[in-house]
Amino acid sequence: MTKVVTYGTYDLFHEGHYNLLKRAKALGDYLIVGVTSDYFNKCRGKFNVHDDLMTRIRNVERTGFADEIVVEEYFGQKIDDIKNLKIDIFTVGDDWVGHFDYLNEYCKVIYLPRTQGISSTKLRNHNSIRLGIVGNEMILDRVLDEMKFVSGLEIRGIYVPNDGDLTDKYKAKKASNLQRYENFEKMLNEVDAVYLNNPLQQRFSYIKRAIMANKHVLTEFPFSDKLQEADEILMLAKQHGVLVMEALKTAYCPCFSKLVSLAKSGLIGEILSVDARFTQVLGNELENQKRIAGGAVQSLAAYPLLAIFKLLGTDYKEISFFSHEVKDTDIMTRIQFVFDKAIASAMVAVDAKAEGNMVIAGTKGYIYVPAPWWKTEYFEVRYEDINKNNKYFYKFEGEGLRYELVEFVRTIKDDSTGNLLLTAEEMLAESKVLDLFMKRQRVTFF
Ligand code: C2G
Repeated sequence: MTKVVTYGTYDLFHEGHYNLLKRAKALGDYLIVGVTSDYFNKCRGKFNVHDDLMTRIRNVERTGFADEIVVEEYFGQKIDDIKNLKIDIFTVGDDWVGHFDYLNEYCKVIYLPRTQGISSTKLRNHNSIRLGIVGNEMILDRVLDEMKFVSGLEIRGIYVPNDGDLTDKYKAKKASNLQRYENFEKMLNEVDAVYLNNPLQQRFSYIKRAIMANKHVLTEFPFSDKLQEADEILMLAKQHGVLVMEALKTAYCPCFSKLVSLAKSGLIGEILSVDARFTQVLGNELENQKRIAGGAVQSLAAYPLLAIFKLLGTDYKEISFFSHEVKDTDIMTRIQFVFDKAIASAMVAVDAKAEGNMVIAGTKGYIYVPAPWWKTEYFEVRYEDINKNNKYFYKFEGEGLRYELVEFVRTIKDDSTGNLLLTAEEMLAESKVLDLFMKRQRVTFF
């Protein structure tokens, strides 16, 4: 019996996949198909996969060509599979010609003709989401760079409110070739969604107008420091059936999601305490940061609050702020929470420095996430008996903004108005904390 193996993502299953499987089956008597896991796709830099693993497996199954299906989960698995499954032939489309010649050491390698004119990427780009950009702040350069890794988004142009306020030093440099709209409503008429990076205090009106025009919204964080406005935005979004998503990259990064799942799995017992810090010494850049968002809490608290709410929920019993201010701006603030069975502390600073790690303490052990924990890609689970310690690494690609962009596209294409990686409840809870602080309630100054 000649055993054949082939591997693929098989996203948005199409004729090219079908033809490949048919040809692969014809090479032998028994065909094994390896379908890539969702996590492995992220490891290989394929962030845009639309169908989940089970959908992709079912689509391969339906062809009737596969005698067996395995999940491809890691680099190097092909060699393990070929040896363990006693494979005679490895095959794949000739878009990979040469790439798998090293497998000749283990079995025969055959590259089959690829079906021309169709690909999952083309299908993903079909019905692209037309995106309008509001604001020309520096972060836009990084967002534009990261958009290159995301299919399904078509930038239609940019509208810059109060462009005159922005000194050239703080303007994005890579947006000059984008179509410039002089009128926000005109842009709204030509897009399906907007991405806002303009200053925090200018965002509410644009987010509201976009929602009223039935457009989806991806907004830089914090999406609001006023509870009432936040509540209105989320209520209107629900009424209009549109997605409002906060561009808080950590929420969408694979390693952070894995960290939260492991922490809540009981691995370290009951979580009793979460301590997360994010500090910067902005120096001369502080004035610009105050223009964009404000002090430490408005600028950075969204990150530690995300971790605290993901790990302990949003139903805290007590909250208090301890803040150091200079010229009415909080330079460093610690936010203390008391939950029913846990405590939490968030420390943020825009002109002071502390270690940027996160520690999640439990009744059996603890999780240590080294700085910069918010660009999560490595953490350790530690116990009293250090021989039981475990280490986890999940690559954080580039600036990490591609994850939020992929989730934005995926959520819209799934006709969903919410994303479990950062829920409306968590966004509202974040705005409530900022609102309390901005009203200087429960604040002790030092
Ligand atoms: N294919 C094809 N014709 C197309 C598109 C794809 O023959 N128009 C083939 C590919 O060459 C591959 C298989 O169909 O053999 C699955 O395609 P993808 O899902 O795009 O596979 P890919 O993500 O490229 O993964 O390690 C090998 C890789 O896992 C293949």
